[in-house]
Amino acid sequence: MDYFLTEEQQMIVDVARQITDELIIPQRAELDETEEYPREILKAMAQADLYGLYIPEEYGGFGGGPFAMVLALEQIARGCTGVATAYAASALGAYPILISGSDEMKQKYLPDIAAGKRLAAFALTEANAGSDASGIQTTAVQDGDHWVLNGTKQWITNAGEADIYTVIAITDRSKGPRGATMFVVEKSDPGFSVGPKEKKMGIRCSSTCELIFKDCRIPKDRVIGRPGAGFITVMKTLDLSRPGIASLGVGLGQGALDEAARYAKQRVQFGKPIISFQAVAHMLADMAIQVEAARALVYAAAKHVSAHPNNASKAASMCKVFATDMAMKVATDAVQVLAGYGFMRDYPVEKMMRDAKILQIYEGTNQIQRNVVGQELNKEYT
Ligand code: COS
Repeated sequence: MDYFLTEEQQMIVDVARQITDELIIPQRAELDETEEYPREILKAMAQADLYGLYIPEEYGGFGGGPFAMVLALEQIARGCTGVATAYAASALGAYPILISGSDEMKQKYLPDIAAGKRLAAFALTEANAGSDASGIQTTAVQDGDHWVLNGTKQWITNAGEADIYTVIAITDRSKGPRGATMFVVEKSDPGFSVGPKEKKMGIRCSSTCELIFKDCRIPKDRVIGRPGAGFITVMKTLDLSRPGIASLGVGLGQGALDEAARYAKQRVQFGKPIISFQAVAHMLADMAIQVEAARALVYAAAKHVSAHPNNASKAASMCKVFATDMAMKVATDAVQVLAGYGFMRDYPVEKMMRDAKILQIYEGTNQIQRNVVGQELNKEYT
């Protein structure tokens, strides 16, 4: 369908599509097998100016907001959700600075992030703080002109690869969510280290590790916003970022549909291509309808979130649920269309099915997203 993109928006799609077709698709199976971080591909994306799409022009970016990210992410995830996750994680890490950082902090970090010279990562999750995001245990205590962090973050995307980490820690336990503060931690800071790479079901070329803070001392100007405002910054960050995860679902779904439809035209059984059997054609039709419906919702939600960042939760959660549940279903159906071949690693759909699962989990499970939508409905209706 024609979404009447502007010339600039179409250019983003074209650039991301070209990188996906020429660099990502030819390498995705090997990256999945070796679990190697896709450094060279990310460098090519940086050279194509894809790292600054959402960053305002005054900080060296393109100024396209979350919608520009959605357009790029969709194309990249059509090729490989692992590469797309590694790319998206830098934006997730940068959003807290963009949302709540001082102008000085933005000037210090955002131009390098926009150029892809330094990658960012976002550190919220801990062993006992997943869906219950305010249950974090990592602490930060002020000591003269420094803050001292202690604790461990878990499953952090881009860990070890990123130079800039936006980290939430408890600074006043008595205040609940209002006693959490966000900080910038740099890779070279004393007392900061990264654990071994996790072994994952999917998105295997992205890096996922623990972050360990052991008396990690950082200067006091690394506080993002003001002390106590960390949890709100985290929630606003997720509002901006979740349409991006939704667009990974759209891209993955499109990739799976492409593979299934192409296969169904070529595969002959009972003397005919299997697409001519209604059972298969209806599966493909449902996949196409679901992908397009998700795309329309994600584009609308990303535009809403850009225009109304303080009233974004419902739109962000709605599109995340719809598009990522769709991706799981469409990838599973693509494997079914390819049947025995679909189950083999020779075809990309088994990887798509493995990759799709994380979309329903990270940046807030789809059960949590439904809670958010439900809570908003509870406020709207009297
Ligand atoms: N924007 C601004 N403020 C927000 C907000 C948002 N989107 N969402 C919540 N807040 C505020 C609330 O208004 C509340 O403020 P007050 O203390 O003034 O009342 C505060 O934040 C706490 O909100 P709430 O009570 O709703 O928090 P809960 O502890 O109940 O948790 C959920 C809310 C479950 C929605 C949250 O913890 C969540 O999103 N969990 C999933 C986390 C996640 O995505 N993890 C993945 C990590 S990244 S891979």
